[in-house]
Amino acid sequence: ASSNSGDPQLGVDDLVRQARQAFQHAFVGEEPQVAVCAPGRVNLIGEHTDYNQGFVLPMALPLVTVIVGSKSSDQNVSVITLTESVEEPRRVDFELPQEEAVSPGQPGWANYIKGVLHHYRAGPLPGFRAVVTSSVPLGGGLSSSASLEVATYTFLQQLCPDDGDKVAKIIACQQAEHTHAGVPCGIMDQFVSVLGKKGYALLIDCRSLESALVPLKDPNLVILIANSNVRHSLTGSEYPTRRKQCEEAASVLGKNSLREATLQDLESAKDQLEGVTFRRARHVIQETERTAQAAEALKCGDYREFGKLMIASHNSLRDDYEVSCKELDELVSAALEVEGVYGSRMTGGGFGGCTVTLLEADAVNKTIQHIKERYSGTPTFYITTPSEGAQVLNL
Ligand code: GAF
Repeated sequence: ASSNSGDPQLGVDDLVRQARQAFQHAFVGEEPQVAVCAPGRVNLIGEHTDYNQGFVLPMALPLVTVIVGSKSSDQNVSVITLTESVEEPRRVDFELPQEEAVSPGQPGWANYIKGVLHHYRAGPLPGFRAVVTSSVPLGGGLSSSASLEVATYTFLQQLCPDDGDKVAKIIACQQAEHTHAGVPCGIMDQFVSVLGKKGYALLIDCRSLESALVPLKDPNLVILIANSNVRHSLTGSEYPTRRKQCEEAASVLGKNSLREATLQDLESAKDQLEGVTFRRARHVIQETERTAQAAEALKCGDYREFGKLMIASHNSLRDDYEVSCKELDELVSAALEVEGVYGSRMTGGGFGGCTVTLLEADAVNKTIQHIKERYSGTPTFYITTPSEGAQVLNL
């Protein structure tokens, strides 16, 4: 089978065709019965606010993870990935435990699938054979892992239906990431991968877990993603540290989460907080506020205001939250030099990955050109539109 590590040119149909061929090749004489997909995401604003119960404003991408497969008559699971780096085996075979937990192991990519099997909300699950493929770049900050978790859950729903509760599905996928990938992530990525809608961004209140669709289909407006194609090793260790610092700040302020805190609360507790913790909390409190304002601006078509909020978000992530890096700063600065660009910022966890830029449709080509000239590395661009959340596909 051919390999494909996040080729953005591949549409859902191409991915299904590719996966189906690989399935027929690997499991001779069998046909896949089920096909599903789940998207990656880009976050427009509201960064590092989800685990503080704040607001986020992501949208689902046309980049998706596809799974095709079928139930087997025994408890054996066989999964082949076409997306992973070749250093790890592309095929995993294991028996579904009857009573005990599905534990993580090798290869690493299969842990997202095992995690979802472990947290799946109905059963007993049958064994199955499946092929996974994806157009979401791996580790690029566009939620390749959430898209794999949500695609897996959606696939299992076809084999062994649960009650269809979407928020419970989102939480199960988030749990999979916590226990089987070891990342204490918030809920944004899984949420938008399930509930994203074509033509809309999604304003998520990470405290109530309610969400509202915000239209984003103006033909004169473009959302441009620039992948820095770097990923600093800090990502793994710094994320849990940020989370802890936020919890510590909330506890000093006597709040359940930073969502409950105002800037005045923070100012009055300044003496009790270390400088770093103070700045982390300041980012979160202001970013939650900015995200609510940005959603309003978008509803009114006030892209200039939205852009200003994006720039403020980036500066705060760089200076107060310290999750940006030289490459992301370069990409943002370069974008902001072009006329017709409303705003630009790093998106996702940080320390590499992507930036997101909001701009006039007419300015796209010159912006890409300018960023290429200015950026010291080799960027990859995606001109994207808000897309649909997880779906069952026709085979
Ligand atoms: C990562 C996490 F998975 C999200 O939950 C979120 O915290 C994001 O970083 C930062 O906003 O993508």
